[in-house]
Amino acid sequence: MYDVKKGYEVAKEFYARYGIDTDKMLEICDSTPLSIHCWQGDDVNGFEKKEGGLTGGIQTTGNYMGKARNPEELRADLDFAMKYIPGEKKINIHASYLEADTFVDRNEIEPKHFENWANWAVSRGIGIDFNPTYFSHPKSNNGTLSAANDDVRRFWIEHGIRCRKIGEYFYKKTGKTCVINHWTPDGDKEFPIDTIGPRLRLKDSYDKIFEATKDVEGVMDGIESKVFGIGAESFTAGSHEFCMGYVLSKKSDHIILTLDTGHYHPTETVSAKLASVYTFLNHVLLHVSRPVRWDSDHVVAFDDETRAIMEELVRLDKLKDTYIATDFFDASINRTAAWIIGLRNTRKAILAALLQPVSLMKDLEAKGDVSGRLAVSQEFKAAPFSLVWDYYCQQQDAGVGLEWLEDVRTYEKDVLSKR
Ligand code: RNT
Ligand code: ZN
Repeated sequence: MYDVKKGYEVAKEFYARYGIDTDKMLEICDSTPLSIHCWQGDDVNGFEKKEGGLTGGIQTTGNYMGKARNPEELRADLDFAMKYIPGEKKINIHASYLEADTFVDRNEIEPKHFENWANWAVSRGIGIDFNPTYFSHPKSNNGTLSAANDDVRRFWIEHGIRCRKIGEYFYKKTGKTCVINHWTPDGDKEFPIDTIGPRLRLKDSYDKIFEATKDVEGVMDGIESKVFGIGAESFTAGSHEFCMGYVLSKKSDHIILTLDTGHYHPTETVSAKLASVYTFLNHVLLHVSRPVRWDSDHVVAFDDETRAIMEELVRLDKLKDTYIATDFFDASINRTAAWIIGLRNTRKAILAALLQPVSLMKDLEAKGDVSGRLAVSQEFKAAPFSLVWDYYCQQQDAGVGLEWLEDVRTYEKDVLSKR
């Protein structure tokens, strides 16, 4: 290992010349919570005692050894991965990750089914985020909250209501806000004739869920849109316009918009949407993913778009108002490595964004010095950011550089390969 401390001193001097206080930026980076999605660990299967695989138009591909088969294994894998993910963390679970001796249907779930998760989180000092599971269920095949069938729709409304109560339970147990994300896969493979009926029903269902739980505390509710899913290519009830419209119309302090980086047309970017959304809303829930040609949910990369999103949040001064969650599922590589790589990249993009000379660039822009603005932004692409990142990881004992990789290999040999 090289002299990480010495490297940091050099970088600190470099950034100070541009008025950037690296110590302060490290503090901001470290205290920004990242919500780690549990479902990378078991290919979005969950622990319900029922048959049937993943549905809802989302897919994992690959068959790498060692996926978690029960809650204990999943939590052990998360504990392992978290060692190498520096900074404030939360764990994001789905309703389908409940624990019960017998099958408990989605309209019957209760806080007690999530007690182990809550206790585990408390003992680690982390918060829990939550998601109703409106997919992978026989009653989700012809719509959920937008279903034309009243019984089916009532079933899913009840699920949503119970999930908000479970969210409040997590808040009370952990003392940390529970961010709930509502995503429905409802859509159509072919062209529907009635395109407004499902939307009106979806709106009504959300209204009913929020009305029935209006006294619930400590919960934020993201409404997530999507452009299409596998098997629902021609129509999505919860489109971007629908979700944005719904959230804006509610004027609520807890109903917020979720932006998933894989849920738009290939040339649309979430980074370009943030300022418009923040013109009207106070909070955003981000699902950081990596779409490759479609919503493929590849492991988050340290790529231009992930960096652009974090840069935009820093420039808008909205980092603290944005709930940042990861959402990807790759079954073709070691799943703990997937978490570590994706979460480190997300954190890395935040740090890189914080180490930009924002006020200098804003001043140049205000003066109309567009050449200067471009010159500075380009110069910073090659700034010694990695020296600060390495130092941060060392400080947090989260493994400098690739130090974590050998440990992943050992964990694979000793634990994962024996499953
Ligand atoms: C699906 C959405 C949704 C899910 C998770 C499992 O396209 O992105 O957020 O990935 O809820
Ligand atoms: Zn998502």
